[in-house]
Amino acid sequence: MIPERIALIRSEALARIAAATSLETLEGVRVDALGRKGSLSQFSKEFGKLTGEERAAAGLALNTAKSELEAALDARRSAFEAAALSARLDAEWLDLTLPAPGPRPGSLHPVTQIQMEIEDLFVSLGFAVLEGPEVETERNNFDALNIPAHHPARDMQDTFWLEGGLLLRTHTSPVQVRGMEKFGPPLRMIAPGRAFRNEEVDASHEHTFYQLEGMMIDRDVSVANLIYFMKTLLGAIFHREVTVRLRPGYFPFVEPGFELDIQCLICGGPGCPVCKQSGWVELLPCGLVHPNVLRMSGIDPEEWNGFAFGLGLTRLAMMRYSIDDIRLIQSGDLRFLTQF
Ligand code: 2NL
Repeated sequence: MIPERIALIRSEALARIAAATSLETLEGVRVDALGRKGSLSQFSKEFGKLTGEERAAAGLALNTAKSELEAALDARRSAFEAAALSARLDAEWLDLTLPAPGPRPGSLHPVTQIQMEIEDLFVSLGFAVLEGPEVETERNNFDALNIPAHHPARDMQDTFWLEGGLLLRTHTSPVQVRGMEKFGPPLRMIAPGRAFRNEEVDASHEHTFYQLEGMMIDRDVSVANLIYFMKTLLGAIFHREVTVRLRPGYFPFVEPGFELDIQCLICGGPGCPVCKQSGWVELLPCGLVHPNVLRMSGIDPEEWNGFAFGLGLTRLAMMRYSIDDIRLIQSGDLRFLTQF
């Protein structure tokens, strides 16, 4: 009799549901009893052979068994899910009373790192590190440096002029003028800081750049002294001995004036793309301080003389870290800054 066979399947399935230990075993029971090819599905095929009364009794037994099994499956499934959730809640929790993680440690700007290294070197050689205003007078930026009225740097196109004849300093040399006038000779000083030019900005031109100028004024200072200090400086910057050469160069504030080149550190002389096949890289302008410059700052050029140099810190940072766009230096972009 069909109702008895259904009752047997039902009680076996209920027993398996009660004994199930996981969602997977529950699903197995559901497929075996209620699935399309499950044990309860076979009965509908036999219904055709039954009388009306038998069919009604069998149909009722089948539907009752199906809904009972579905309810039992649902109840067990919910129990498993609740247990899984409470296990997760036990394992994964946050202690909201813990202190928050501290701020990410910052780092020094690449130009600042190089500036500080060079400052340390010069301090160890007895030089003072001086600072001065970025807004300067025409006299300190140009006249006191023997820069004549017709010089292109005095043009509107090259200098940011402010109201009242003031300007944004175009180099840090005015700090050296102030140093000479305040301290007098003998004097060993460097002047690191920002300088400004009225430039069309692109990957290799900026309106703001970093410089470090230096000078030593004493009795009988010679080009040999200049070369010694420059070689010491470059050895500290590049962490090795560098070969240098001097070419004549014109700067109104020095006489004689030089362009100091270093032998290319990439190829060592034979020529490569970095030195444009010449074997030499132009690095810094320098020279012996012009007598007019000394005199204008109250120093007697018959008794004292000195050397001076200018070093582009921005360019040096770009060389050291292979930075190919000068605009990154001033950008404040953390994707750039956090690399240093
Ligand atoms: C530059 C400039 C140089 C100097 C700067 C200097 C300053 C005084 C007297 C004499 Cl007060 N000289 N500064 C000397 C030689 C070169 O270069 O634009 N460098 C990147």
